[in-house]
Amino acid sequence: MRLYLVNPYNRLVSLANVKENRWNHYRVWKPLGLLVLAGLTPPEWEITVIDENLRAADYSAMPRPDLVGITAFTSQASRAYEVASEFRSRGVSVVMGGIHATMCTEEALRHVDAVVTGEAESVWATVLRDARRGQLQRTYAGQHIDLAEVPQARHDLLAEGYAFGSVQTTRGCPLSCSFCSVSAFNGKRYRHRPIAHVIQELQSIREKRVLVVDDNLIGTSASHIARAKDLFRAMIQADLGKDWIGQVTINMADDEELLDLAVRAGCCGVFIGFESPTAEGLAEVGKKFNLLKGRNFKASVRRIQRHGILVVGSFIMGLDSDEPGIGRQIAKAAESYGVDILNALFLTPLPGTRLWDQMKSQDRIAANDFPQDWRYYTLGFPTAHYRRFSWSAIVEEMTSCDRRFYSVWRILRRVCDSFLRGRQPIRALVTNLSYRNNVRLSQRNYAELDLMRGSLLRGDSTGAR
Ligand code: B12
Ligand code: SF4
Repeated sequence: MRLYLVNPYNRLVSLANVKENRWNHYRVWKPLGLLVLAGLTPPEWEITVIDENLRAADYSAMPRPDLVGITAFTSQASRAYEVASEFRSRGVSVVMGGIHATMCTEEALRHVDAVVTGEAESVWATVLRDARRGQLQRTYAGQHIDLAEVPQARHDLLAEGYAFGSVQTTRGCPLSCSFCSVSAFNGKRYRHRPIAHVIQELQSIREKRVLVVDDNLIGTSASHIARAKDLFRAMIQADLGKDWIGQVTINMADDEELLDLAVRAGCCGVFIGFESPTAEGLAEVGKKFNLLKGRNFKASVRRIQRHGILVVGSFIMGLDSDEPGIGRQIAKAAESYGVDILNALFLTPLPGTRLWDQMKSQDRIAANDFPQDWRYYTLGFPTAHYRRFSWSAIVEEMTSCDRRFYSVWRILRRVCDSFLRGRQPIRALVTNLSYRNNVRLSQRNYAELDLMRGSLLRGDSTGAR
């Protein structure tokens, strides 16, 4: 039995960019969900994992599979349906899973034979059994499982072509930011894999660099942090020799022992969502953690950096509380916090989030010709009607933000600062240049969107309909 597992591309953010921007080699990351699915698949299935983000696939030239499984973030959904249609026209059954199919199940069912919602571990064996018998059901509802049941991901199936390997150590997030789908998908309970399983999987990853995909690697409570420390201790003891990056909340800065263990375990960079430079913005997105009284972001960032860890700061633009000038304000905040890299994103209503429900009820979803328009849901395009910004105004804000933070002069200043503080100047330079190049690609994408905006954004308007 032959099984293809496909990660569809989104031309706007993947394949084209990789070719045109060599720095982006460092930003094409493995579809871990498919590797986990492969780990759940019994040996009688011959599995091929196809990552369209890495290279285009000519499906007509490939042997006919017995079953195709497709994953998709929302931004990949329209391409996912094209791939599904290609295989279904050849009589091959297609199953779709992942975040988009979970949040938009009815839509996905119009394009595929079966949808797996939620986490696949509890249902994938049944799907394969039904597929073998030619008796696929329309939907399978995956449960929030105990993470001891997560198999070792099949890293051997995508062994070449990536700068980073990836691993997951926890699922779920106790917080519930309005724009984020994680707690809706993986639940609010913070679950963690047995540490021995994580270490074993890390040992099977051949790449030196690893992305720890957890949404919040250290968690929020004292017990979460104790578990993160145990994980780091086990990584040190296993002497893995990996350099890894992960997503954390700013509270990582509050614990010197945690920082010390993280670095000794190989941590070289962390991604932190600051989300908004204003208290109103933080309250609006519900990022309670960043609202903690007395938090000095600059001192917190410095404390993390003092351990040699690069800090990527993420901000969202287009909140209802944002005023004209927000682009500059975000760039200045990121500079004053002292982050090494700024990742500024447009407020994007993703299905399954509170933000989506709110904007939908206010008729503010602007890019709404689905499924085609899902490709704009990369957070790199304006997709909503923003309260105080027209489409061109919000693009202008983003441009001014990026131009300021990624000016040659400011990049040099950051790299020199890294050098003087004995941190990672080369890494800081490479990542800054990568982001600077992407800013240029974004400009081209905006121009394309501009051509289409008559239909896409129904004019250049603001606010609720
Ligand atoms: C790592 C990651 C990335 C990596 C991508 C690596 C990759 N190629 O997969 C990078 C950094 C590139 C990335 C980029 C983006 N990401 Co991202 N990312 C994640 C993150 C943190 C982890 C994903 C992961 O590996 N999970 C671990 C695996 C094991 O879980 P899983 O993929 O969910 O798979 C399980 C099930 O879903 C299911 N399943 C999955 N696929 C399939 C397929 C079949 C057939 C079946 C049966 C089951 C099944 O089975 C698996 C085992 O249970 C998630 C958050 C999260 N918790 O998932 C966000 C997340 C997926 N990303 C998100 C977003 C918004 C993006 C971006 C659009 C924006 C951005 N700037 O970050 C871009 C878009 C990229 C694109 N190509 O279009 C959102 C997606 C929401 C949505 N509705 O689409 C998430 C949920 C985060 C959030 N805050 O809401 N991301
Ligand atoms: S943005 Fe981060 S902290 Fe907020 S709910 Fe999502 S995963 Fe949790």
